[in-house]
This record gives sequence, C-alpha cells and structure tokens, in this order.
Amino acid sequence: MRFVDQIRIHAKAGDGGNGCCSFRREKYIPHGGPDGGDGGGGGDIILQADHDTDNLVALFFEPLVRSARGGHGKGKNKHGRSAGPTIVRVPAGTVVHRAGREHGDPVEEEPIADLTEHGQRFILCKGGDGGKGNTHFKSSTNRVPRQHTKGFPGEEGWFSLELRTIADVGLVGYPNAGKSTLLGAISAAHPKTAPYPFTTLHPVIGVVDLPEYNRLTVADIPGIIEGAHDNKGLGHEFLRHIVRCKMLLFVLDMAGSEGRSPIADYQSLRKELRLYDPTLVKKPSAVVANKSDLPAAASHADAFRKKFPKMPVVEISALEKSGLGPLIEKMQQ
Ligand SMILES: Nc1nc2c(ncn2[C@@H]2O[C@H](COP(=O)(O)OP(=O)(O)OP(=O)(O)O)[C@@H](O)[C@H]2O)c(=O)[nH]1
Ligand SMILES: [Mg+2]
Repeated sequence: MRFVDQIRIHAKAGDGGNGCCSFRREKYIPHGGPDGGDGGGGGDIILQADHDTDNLVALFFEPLVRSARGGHGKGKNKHGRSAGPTIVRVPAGTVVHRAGREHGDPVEEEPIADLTEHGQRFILCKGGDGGKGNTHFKSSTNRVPRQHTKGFPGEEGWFSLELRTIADVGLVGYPNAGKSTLLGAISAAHPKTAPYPFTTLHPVIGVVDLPEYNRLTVADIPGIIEGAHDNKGLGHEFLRHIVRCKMLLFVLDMAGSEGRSPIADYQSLRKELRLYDPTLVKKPSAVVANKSDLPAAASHADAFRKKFPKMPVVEISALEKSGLGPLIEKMQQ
C-alpha cells in the first residue's frame, strides 16, 4: 500500500441553485402573484481529522474534490434542496495550505488549518448560497416581478495538504539500528523488521501503555544516513514526521555490528537533523544504546558516555527485550 504524506488538491464546493421565476396559476384566480422559490445552497467541502486514516493516499487517487450543487427553486414557492457537505477524512496531523501559482509555478502560502484532534473539522470551501425566487421582489409598485437571482458559485481553490505526524516520541537512527524492533517490543505495533537497511519505508506509530491509563505515542521513521539532506538513502523528507514530537530518541547500534562507530553515527544523525530543521536538535532527547546483547556494546557505551557526559544513555537490547523498563521511565519523564 502506498504512503502519501504530501499532496496538492483542487477543491470546488457546490454552486447554489437558481431562484425561480413563476406565477401562481389556478382556475378562478386570474392574477395569481409571484410564487418562484429560492435555490438551495451548494454543498461545502469539509476536511475532518480521523484517527482511522493514517495517510493522504485517498486524495492521491482523487485529487479533484467536488461537492454537489443546490437544487433550483421551483414554482408554488418550492425551495431547491440544499446539498449536503462532502466530507474528506484526513489523518490527524494534517496541515493545510492554500496553494497559489506565481508565473505558473506552484507557491505555497501560510497554513490555513492544522487538524490535530480526531473529529476536528475545517470548511475548506464553502458552498454557494442559493438564488432568490421572484417572490422576494414583490412590492406595492411591482406586483408581477420577473426578477430572480442565480445561485452563487461555490468557493474553489488549490490547496496543499501535508501530514506532520503527531507523536510524543520520535525514533531516529541509522538503518538496521533496531528502531522497528524497539517499537515492536514496547508497543502493540508490529512494524516490519529485517537485517537489511531501509526496511521501514514510511512512519509507523505505536502506542505504549503506561500505568494509570496513561499512554505515549512513539513514531518509528525510516532510517537516516549521512547525506540524507542531499537525498542519500531515503532522503530526509520523513523528518517532517518528528518535527512535532516532544522528545527524540537516538537509536544507535552500540555494538557497531555493521562496522560503523556509534559515536560517528550519533554525530552524523544530529548533523542531518540540524540541516533539516535546527529546532530538532534542541528537543529533549536521549540515546538508546541498542544491541547490548552483543559483546562489543559495553565498551562502546563507556566510550560514548565519556565523549557525551551530558547525554542520557539507556542501554537496551530491543531483540531480547532487556532494559526497556528504564527506557520507558525516561520517556515518561
Ligand atoms: N543482536 C541484536 N540485533 C538486533 C537488536 N535490535 C534489532 N536487531 C536486529 O537488527 C536488524 C534491523 O532491525 P530493525 O528493527 O529492522 O532496524 P531499523 O532501525 O528499523 O531499520 P530500518 O527500518 O531499515 O531503518 C534486525 O535483523 C534485528 O533483528 C538487538 O537488540 N540486538
Ligand atoms: Mg525499521
């Protein structure tokens, strides 16, 4: 299944129905007055955050969103039917921008909505009002009004939608560091894990249950390598999903099982984060010294602590599920 976290769409709300021009015609009532009804309102287009939707793929397949027009007014003062809204479900964490065009190139404007909570709604395009029937134009000087107005057009425009996942904790690390194994060990999520790099291709959110009905959400994102800002590996686009995390965990292969040094890994991860968004390296963070079941891990962890004495380091083995309690405590703090 495809994962889409950025998309441009065109939306057009329904036009209002036209007002009607009509006169009452009945036997024995020769000069019946005007009786043209009003048009109905066009349907709105509403975005609604929904926690059963995890990405924007539905809009990828249908990027032109339309809503129905209002019915036209009819004789005998019948009003046209108003069209119901078209509701587009988007994942919680969707940021909406109005997307303009300058010299033919798309430009993005300020965000107009940020749908963070399940059920939160935003009217993207308002449906047009219905036109007025000729009854409205009756007056003492005009007993046979023929005026009536057309329905108003529904709002329309180009928008860009971007998903910025909302989780409490974000996992960042090199491919194969064990991020997905860790998420699988502490939450009910079952992200795919495998001994080859770039197993994880899109973010996965897991929920960690804590005592007293508290919970923490943790985002596992694809591995980052040196040069990600230059589009190496999967690039750094997925870092958008940790911009809103309250805390980051640097997951390191502390055993250096692929021949790299954990210290160098940590330094290049921080560098890649800084290049993407300098606020990322200012977030509260801790180092997860993973693969502590392997013999080389202990001495590497000592060296790491000497080099970064201020950085909290939690030794775990995601594979053997050891050290997870202290790690979860650290996250809670
Ligand atoms: N020995 C040992 N191996 C581990 C540990 N944690 C993960 N692994 C192994 O490391 C490999 C990669 O694990 P993943 O969890 O897929 O790594 P990842 O960081 O999610 O990797 P990407 O999704 O590719 O970025 C798998 O073969 C795991 O079994 C650990 O604590 N000890
Ligand atoms: Mg993974």
